[in-house]
Amino acid sequence: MVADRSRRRPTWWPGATGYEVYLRSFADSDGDGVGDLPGLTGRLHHLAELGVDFLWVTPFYGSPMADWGYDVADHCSVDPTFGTLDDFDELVERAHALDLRVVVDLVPNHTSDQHPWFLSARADPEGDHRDRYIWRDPAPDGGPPNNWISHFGGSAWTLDEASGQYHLHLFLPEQPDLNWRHPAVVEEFDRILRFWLERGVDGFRIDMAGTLFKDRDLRSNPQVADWDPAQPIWEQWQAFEHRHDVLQPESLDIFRRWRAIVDDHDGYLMGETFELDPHGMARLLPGDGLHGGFWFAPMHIRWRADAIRRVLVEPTALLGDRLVWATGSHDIARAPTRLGADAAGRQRTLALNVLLAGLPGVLVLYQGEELGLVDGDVPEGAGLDPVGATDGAAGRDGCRTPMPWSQGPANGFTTGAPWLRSAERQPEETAAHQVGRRESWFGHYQRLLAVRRQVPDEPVDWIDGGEGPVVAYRRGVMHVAANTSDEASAIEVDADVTLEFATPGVALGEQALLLPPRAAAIWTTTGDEPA
Ligand code: ISL
Repeated sequence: MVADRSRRRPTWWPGATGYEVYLRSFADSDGDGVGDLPGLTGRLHHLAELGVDFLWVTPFYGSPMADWGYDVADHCSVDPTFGTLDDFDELVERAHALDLRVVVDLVPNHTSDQHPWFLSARADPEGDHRDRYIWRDPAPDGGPPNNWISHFGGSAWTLDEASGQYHLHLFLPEQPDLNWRHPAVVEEFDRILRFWLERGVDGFRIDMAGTLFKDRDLRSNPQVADWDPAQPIWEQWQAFEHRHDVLQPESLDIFRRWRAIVDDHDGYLMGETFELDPHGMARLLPGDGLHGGFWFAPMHIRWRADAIRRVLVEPTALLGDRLVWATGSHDIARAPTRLGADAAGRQRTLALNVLLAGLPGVLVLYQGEELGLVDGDVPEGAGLDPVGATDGAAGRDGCRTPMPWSQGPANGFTTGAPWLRSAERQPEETAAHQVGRRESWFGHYQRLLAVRRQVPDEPVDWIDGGEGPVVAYRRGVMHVAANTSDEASAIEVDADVTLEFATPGVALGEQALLLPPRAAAIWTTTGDEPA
């Protein structure tokens, strides 16, 4: 068991940088083609060298893997594919020795349909476990009880022939939604949190934090456009106003309850809060529940200065330290792919990360982002994401391909056959090529994270006047700017400027900083007092 680190350094997360480890694809230690906990432990030095403060590890719990671990059958175990509980303890111990904190995933919206509770609930409609999930009789026409749809497309209800009732699932039918109005569910998650905290974890990323509670009467959502289960998933989602299925205020009581539990262990709670309106985010994060929430809007913008300002300025003012910034994850095409799929896409992603790195809040990099990776190339028909099976374009395989550690077979990820097939990466995309090279993507991100530690805790003052291609702000003596344009631009600076961080080609001119296309810089001005 790992030593208890509680209360050693209270509130460690403000300004922290995290790193999302998509465990299946990070590093495989035993040659079965699937990344595992010992593999991750063996690569912790990569994260320490990059300079992150914590890692968030995607689910490694006992699971039939219908949604690659987000269908949990046993919350307090390690699936044999990923190792053992001893391997987990070893990971935590080694991470802490390197001053890296460990945040694990908590999946409270649903369980696997192979969870003992659901097996019992399905087998015995009169039994104790039935009400821990959400069952309803069919609508009068025999169809689903209401018009809610799954995030993965199609109705959110599946009929259980034996009992004649439907069960609710906001994701796959194999991921039945829990009934958070049942006290046993609430108590079970208290127990799960304590179990992992006692094993030394430093916090939780809460999967689908905004959907725990549903409308008590399960009212249908207002429909705002035509809906057809054959439509792309995102169009299906937008066909409804999601008034009754997500973001119900009762979830806040659960967050407060969890906060009381983690506070005893100096633990951090960051929610997966899919809410694209900053005011809606602020309602989810009143300050006494989750410490922070992922702000997903930057993942859904077109690359234009006004769009970038829109997703940075107001949320920063409203939420500050409660924001969790990220440009990518295991659920969406990698940022360099979305923003250009070439050198320009990588430069834009770095420029965006420079802007995020100076703002209040936590910043999370997705594995491989530090190598400038674009999506992996998965051969036609080799995709394994259940979302891709129903809507090819929405499939999440491209961002989930194995980490390229080195040149050669499977890019050093495994000695076996990788679980997800993809084209080999170029030598210069690998960690072996980039680590230690100042001008590599890894070198840029490493220096950026070092400068991020120096950002003063001062208010954010936007200095770009809200126009033009250069997005810029200052915090005390520290200034941050990114040129969003594909043309060179300049920004006026004082005479006594020290460049703290700059992407290639940035130059100091006569009282101006010259920014090549898509460049970014951070500088301090010595004689300068905050306005
Ligand atoms: O990926 C999406 C659409 O293709 C998102 O809607 C995503 O499903 C949503 O952000 C929730 O994601 C989380 O919960 C899911 C799991 O599949 C994702 O991997 C996880 O990050 C269900 O547990």
